[in-house]
Amino acid sequence: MLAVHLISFFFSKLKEDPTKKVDRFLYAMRLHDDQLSDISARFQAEMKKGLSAESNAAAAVKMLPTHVRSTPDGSEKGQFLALDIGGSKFKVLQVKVREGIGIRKGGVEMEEKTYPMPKELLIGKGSELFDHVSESLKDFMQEKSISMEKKHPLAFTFSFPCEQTTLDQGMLLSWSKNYRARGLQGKDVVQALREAIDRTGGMDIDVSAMVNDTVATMMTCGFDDRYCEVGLIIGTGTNACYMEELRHVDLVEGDEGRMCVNTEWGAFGDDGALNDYITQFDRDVDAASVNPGKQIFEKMVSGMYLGELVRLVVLKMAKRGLLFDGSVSNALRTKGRITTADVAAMEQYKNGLNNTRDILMALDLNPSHDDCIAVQHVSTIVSFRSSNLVAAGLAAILTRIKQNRNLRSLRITVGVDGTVYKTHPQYPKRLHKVVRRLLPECHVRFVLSDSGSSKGAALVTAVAQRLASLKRQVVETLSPFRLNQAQLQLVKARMREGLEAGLKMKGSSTVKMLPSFVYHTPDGTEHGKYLALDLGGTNFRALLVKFKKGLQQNARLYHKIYTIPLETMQGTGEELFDHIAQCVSDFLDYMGMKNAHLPAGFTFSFPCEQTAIDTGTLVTWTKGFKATDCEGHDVVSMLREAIKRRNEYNLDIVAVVNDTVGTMMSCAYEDPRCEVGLIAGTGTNVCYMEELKNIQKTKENTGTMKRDDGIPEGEQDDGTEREKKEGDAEISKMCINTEWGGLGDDGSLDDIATPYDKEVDQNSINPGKQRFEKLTSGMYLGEIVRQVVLDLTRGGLLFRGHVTEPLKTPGIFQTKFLSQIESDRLALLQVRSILQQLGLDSTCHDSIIVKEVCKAVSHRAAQLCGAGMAAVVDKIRENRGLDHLKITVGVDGALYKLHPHFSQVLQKTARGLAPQCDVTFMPSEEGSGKGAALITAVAKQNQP
Ligand code: 0WK
Ligand code: 0WK
Ligand code: BGC
Ligand code: BGC
Repeated sequence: MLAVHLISFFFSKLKEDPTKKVDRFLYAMRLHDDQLSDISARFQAEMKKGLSAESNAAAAVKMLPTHVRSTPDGSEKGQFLALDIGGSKFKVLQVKVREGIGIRKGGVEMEEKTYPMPKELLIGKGSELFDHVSESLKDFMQEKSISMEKKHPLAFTFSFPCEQTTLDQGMLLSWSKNYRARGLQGKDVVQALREAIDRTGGMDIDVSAMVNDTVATMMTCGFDDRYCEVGLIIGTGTNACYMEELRHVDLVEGDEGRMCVNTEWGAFGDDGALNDYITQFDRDVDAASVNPGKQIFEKMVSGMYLGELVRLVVLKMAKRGLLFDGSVSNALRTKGRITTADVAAMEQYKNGLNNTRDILMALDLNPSHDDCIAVQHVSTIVSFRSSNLVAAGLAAILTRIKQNRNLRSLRITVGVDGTVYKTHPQYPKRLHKVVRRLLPECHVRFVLSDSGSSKGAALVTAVAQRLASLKRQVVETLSPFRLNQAQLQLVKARMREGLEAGLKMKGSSTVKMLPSFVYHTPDGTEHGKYLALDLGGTNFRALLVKFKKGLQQNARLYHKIYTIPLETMQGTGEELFDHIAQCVSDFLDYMGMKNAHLPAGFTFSFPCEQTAIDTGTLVTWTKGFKATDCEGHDVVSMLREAIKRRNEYNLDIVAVVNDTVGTMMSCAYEDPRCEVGLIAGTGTNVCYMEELKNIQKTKENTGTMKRDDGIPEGEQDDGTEREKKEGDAEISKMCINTEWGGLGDDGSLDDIATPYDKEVDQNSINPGKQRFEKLTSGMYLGEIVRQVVLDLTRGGLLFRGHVTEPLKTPGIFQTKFLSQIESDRLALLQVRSILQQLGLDSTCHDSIIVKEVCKAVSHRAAQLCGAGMAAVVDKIRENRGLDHLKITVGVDGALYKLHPHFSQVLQKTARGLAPQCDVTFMPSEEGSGKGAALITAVAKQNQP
């Protein structure tokens, strides 16, 4: 007897350890650290690919922006309903969040109910799936006596890949796991849910935010641990999200701050990136799944597939005679007969082997002790591979975060959920150990989400709700700036009335319609050397222009720019003109032409009543100028006197020209169709070629006019008359400086002006004047923006309600900032730095709102200019009795040239409102100086 025992003991020692054959059989599933590092590096490359705009379309790992910009900060509050779809349980919940700013004393209360999710719904019609969801919601509300009358915000955890452009919208890219309901792919699932809720009826629900379960899990854990910036699910499916720098998220505008990215790592390998790690068993699992070729990584990792992998391995080993003496049962051949719960049970510490035996017996197998050890080992290898792969993916994410932040070590918390992680006895420890081994320099903490994902979804919804209400109030504040088509038509009509009235009226009118004594655009015969002086834009400029006769587009220019100090603009007239004379002196020195006695043209960009080309009486200052003793005086004489006082050089000032006229002439030198000049800069104005016969003022003033164009005095009261007498068809038009900035000075624009516009007008140096200009030009837009921002801040909608001194200071919001703020790239970053310069500490949301304000103000300005322009070109067309007019507008001004959207909007509006005109807009290349020189050339040639 003893001998028999000894012999059997001896043989058992000789017999091979049953785990060894499994190790050999599953060699390809046992991943070493260097292989894991290799997989980790591949996943890092995939993340990069998914984030970049160029490669995203082709990327397997989608890296979806979630529009969640921060982890919880404790200021979230409110009561929410919540739905959780896509995990192993479908749940309806009620979540109450109590606010606890800063110290996170806030608390969360939850009530939940799990509802069944019948299998046939997963693969039936999408609308039926959502009907079931919304009926369950209604049942929950009834059961918990939640009021059906009140409106309830709802947080929606939807655990499938969705493309989101906002928090409350998400286009389903593809189903995963065991879902494949029809008619939802490519659709907005939030909308589908809303429609189902409407169909069910009787509830008032506001679906405010939709989040992936990874994101919701990160937020849940982030409520208690501010280092939690990664969310991980190892459940039915698998996935991870993390906080990425916004500058790396190409698909979302802006560069400031962070955004949570849902990696959708389950799809890692869908493009073949993992082919060399994939086994025959993985291929078989994939082939038998509802989504072959998809979610390759998920199929190696997640709960839905682990049991199946074990079954396929055991089946094959049995068939090869390596288990159960080669016998195979029907149950073992049946898909789904080994579950992830079985895998977990087989790996239990104490009862693992017994459990394994029970599980195999239930499959009608008759396992030996060694068979049980072997099958348990199969389970271990399969689940170990899963945790190793998750560790590799996580290492890639953590490495990326570390690099993003330029850190040598990283302290971070990973929020985790999912049945595999929660119920498999060894899984968490193995995962933690491998992650720490792969990233020894990181302090990684893993936190199991205590209350599922819905708490986090509610927190996201709370933020979304706050933002939505903020947005509503901002939209309301900005609504008076949004002009509809009818209002723009009205502005066009009023501008037209203004033009007509100005032409007819002898005395003052809001649109002054000042004759310029320029009778035609350049013809290329202009030649010689001229000086041009340009006062009234952002800067004073002095130019020397040389034309060669007959050679069009052959002008040479030399120029220098001088700034005019505010105290000079607003001092005495003498000081102002002395300053100009001094700048001219400097320019002549610079050019070495002090003794040249050149003919000069003076671009003076203010309304001047002219009686000849070389006299102009300033009607009124505009923009930032208010030098004394100038209004009512001839500005040419004032300049001549200043030069005389200096007694240093001589100039022959032969023409005074408005900047619009100079601009039109500059552009007409290149394009003969240019018969309109537009300035959209510090100020705004338009000039155009009007029929002489329409110009009343010319008639009235004929007697006092000094002729400089060769037309006999008294002959131009009627163009047709003159044509008959002289046969001179050319002189039938004169350029009119409209001074359209004055439209509305009689109150005719009061209905579109907002309270902010009225404030800006009242605080200006010329209240009640230039009302159209104050709605449209560079000098005022920044001020309008400041007024709106001030109001929003006072209402607590910006800067946490802090009205700082700088914000109360007029003029600090310079218009050039508008252009920067509205530029599409780098925008948020710039907004923030500009606001910081102003002493305003802005959050990301503040920056977005300020940008919105700028957009509304500049958009309206461009539309108004476009409406005005439509009136002008239509008038020209009607003057000429044409059905269709082709015309060019020469344009200058910083607003037009530097603002990122102004010119586009202006053009679009003008074209829309004057459909019978084909208007080309031509930016002036050398400013108005060349045009002034051209006018000077003609005037000089005509001088006696
Ligand atoms: C619990 C979360 C739920 C998520 C699930 C994943 O609250 O949102 O989808 O974990 O685990 P599973 O139920 O698929 O094992
Ligand atoms: C450049 C020149 C000048 C004109 C100015 C307007 O043509 O005559 O006044 O444009 O633009 P602003 O400098 O006011 O932006
Ligand atoms: C889905 C993910 C989800 C994960 C865990 C995957 O199948 O595509 O969106 O986060 O499962 O539930
Ligand atoms: C002036 C116009 C000028 C315009 C553009 C307005 O303030 O009144 O004469 O053309 O600004 O510079």
